[in-house]
Amino acid sequence: MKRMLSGIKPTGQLTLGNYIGALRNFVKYQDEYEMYVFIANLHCITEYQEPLQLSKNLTDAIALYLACGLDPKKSTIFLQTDVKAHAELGYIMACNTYLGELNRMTQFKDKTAKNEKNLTAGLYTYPCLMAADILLYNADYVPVGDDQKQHVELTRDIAQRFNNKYGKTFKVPEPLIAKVGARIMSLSDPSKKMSKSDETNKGCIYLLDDLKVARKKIMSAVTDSVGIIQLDKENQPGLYNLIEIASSLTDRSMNDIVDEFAGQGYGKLKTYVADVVCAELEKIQNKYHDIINTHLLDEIMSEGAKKANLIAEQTLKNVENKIGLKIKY
Ligand code: ATP
Ligand code: LTN
Repeated sequence: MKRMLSGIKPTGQLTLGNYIGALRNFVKYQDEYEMYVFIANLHCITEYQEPLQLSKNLTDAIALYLACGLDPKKSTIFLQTDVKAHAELGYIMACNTYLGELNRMTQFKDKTAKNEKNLTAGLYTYPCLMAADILLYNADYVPVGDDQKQHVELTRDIAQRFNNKYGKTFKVPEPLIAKVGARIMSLSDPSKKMSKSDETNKGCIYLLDDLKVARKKIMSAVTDSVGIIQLDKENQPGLYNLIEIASSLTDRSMNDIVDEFAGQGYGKLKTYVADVVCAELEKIQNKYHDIINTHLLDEIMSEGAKKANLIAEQTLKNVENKIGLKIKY
């Protein structure tokens, strides 16, 4: 069975973008692949997080993983800091990554371009830790949204270089990006990715949003003045995004949805999208409330950490040997 690994960094509440671009796919893949899914808590602290809030977000994220359908009997679910090998291999990866490579990472470039103050060294070397996350588990595939493709490609470069230098050590993983829903856009500004860090809060639907609030965000989503329901991503990006959201959640093709609503007003289509989204959120939220106050989370996480450690420690030992870090008695 091929192995898959992915992580989510819950710096805020998980969003509909995370669900469509990542989580929902993990659930689909867990029947066909050996699935490892972790909460990337070390990645969260590349920027300051209020400690109590961070801890709550981590708990919420685990409960949401389960509520979205990840099954601990099929998938290994764990917290990054429960597997100490991530931090050590992350450092080793940083020693095998060139500054030029990190300087090219668009996520980092975007942040520096915005002139944000107090950017940390952790944010800069974040792709090295991400490479370690993946390579520790000899993953074949890494299912991610479009924005993470560049990081997985860097992981491949680092792995290949390491293998050439020290002999075959790592499996070189491939990114797996869904055809529909890999980049859900903000509802208030369809030129930007729907993001947890949305300042206005209007463009982003959170998985735990009150259903009325979620509906309102969709009904007031920015569209265009063309007034025709069709697929024109360039000139009608807001409309395209709404159709893509509905298509991802229903498994109907985007064309099929266009055919149903062609010739009608945007309001009808928005109502349909809101119905689809709210039905999905309601299912997730009901399960989330059943799970959040149980001891289930502790058990699942400690079981997951045990399984993950078994593989990760073996890889790390192999790497330490290859590099010559071990003393031979
Ligand atoms: P931020 O929202 O602050 O930019 P993020 O949501 O990209 O952060 P993660 O939570 O770690 O960061 O992302 C988890 C997964 O969700 C990644 O695979 C990412 O590509 C995917 N993802 C995030 N936002 C979207 C989106 N708008 N559309 C599709 N996939 C997304
Ligand atoms: N960088 C990713 C989260 C992440 C990840 C990973 C995804 C951290 N480590 C390993 C896949 C595999 C993000 O910001 N979305």
